[in-house]
Amino acid sequence: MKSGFVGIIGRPNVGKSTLLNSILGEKIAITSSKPQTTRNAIRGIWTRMEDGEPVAQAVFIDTPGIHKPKNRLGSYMTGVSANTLKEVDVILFLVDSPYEGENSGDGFILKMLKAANTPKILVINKIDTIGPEAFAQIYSTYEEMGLFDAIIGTCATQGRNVDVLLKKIEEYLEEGPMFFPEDMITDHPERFLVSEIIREKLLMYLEQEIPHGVAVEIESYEEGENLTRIGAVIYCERQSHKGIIIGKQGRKLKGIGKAAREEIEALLGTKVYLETFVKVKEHWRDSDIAISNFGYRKE
Ligand SMILES: Nc1nc2c(ncn2[C@@H]2O[C@H](COP(=O)(O)OP(=O)(O)OP(=O)(O)O)[C@@H](O)[C@H]2O)c(=O)[nH]1
Ligand SMILES: [Mg+2]
Repeated sequence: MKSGFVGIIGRPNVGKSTLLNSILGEKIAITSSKPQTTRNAIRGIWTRMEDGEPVAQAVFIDTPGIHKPKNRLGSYMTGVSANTLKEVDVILFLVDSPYEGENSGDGFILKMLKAANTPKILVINKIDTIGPEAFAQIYSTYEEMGLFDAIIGTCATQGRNVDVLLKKIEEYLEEGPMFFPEDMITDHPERFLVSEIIREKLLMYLEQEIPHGVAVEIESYEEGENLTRIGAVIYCERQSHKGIIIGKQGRKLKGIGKAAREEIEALLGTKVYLETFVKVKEHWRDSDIAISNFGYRKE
């Protein structure tokens, strides 16, 4: 039995969470076209079976995109990624574009990677949007650095080459125990996944800075026989944002709530009654206490 922890690291929006979902064949990490979607370390468990017996298990840790923080939430997020780097057995470094030098975001991450004495796989994601020439150029730039044990191109949205990547990862796992039962794909509680689904819909329906200043707190969660009742509070940073989130005659919030409810029902396999409230908490992203209360803290 081989096992280990695998960190997924990279700049915001390169497709880390999409890759995790693709590996698991199920959606546990929220994704969006906007950068800085992921705020916590998201754990996903992949177990490979052979003749009904588990032969390999990798615990993947999807991390927030590493960026120059503009507030305390950003510092927390980047801290999560930096700590994950130190704790894992294999590192996947995801990129989706050519290397732009030492002073770029990828350059900053490379410095952190150099300090880690851990097998590293470079994953060039979004190969569906990168032409063969550009791919070859990205490949050779990173190969010349001599930092990576392997380089693999993937398309996370279509699952292309993910099997090849998993085979490669397995080569770097060492003899070890099963950390989780074979049928488990994440150890995050359902409440957390529910709050994330709501946040994903906020990211989808809202523009610019507003979704980045949003936090979701599950206030009540009652599981009945045929119905789960969930009360969620959406915190935003300004009174004007609250108005935009609610929308004319409450239409925007209704749309967000409906989209979230449908996905939560699929996740829980039961009917859901979702009630949402919008509250204002000014500058919460710069308050350590608020950040921690919203669940952005070391576990
Ligand atoms: N064309 C294409 N788009 C992709 C691919 N992988 C991810 N995306 C898209 O890229 C965007 C960002 O994906 P995420 O998975 O949220 O990216 P992330 O790296 O987790 O981003 P953060 O959590 O903000 O750090 C989404 O719109 C995805 O659908 C891919 O292989 N090809
Ligand atoms: Mg993400």
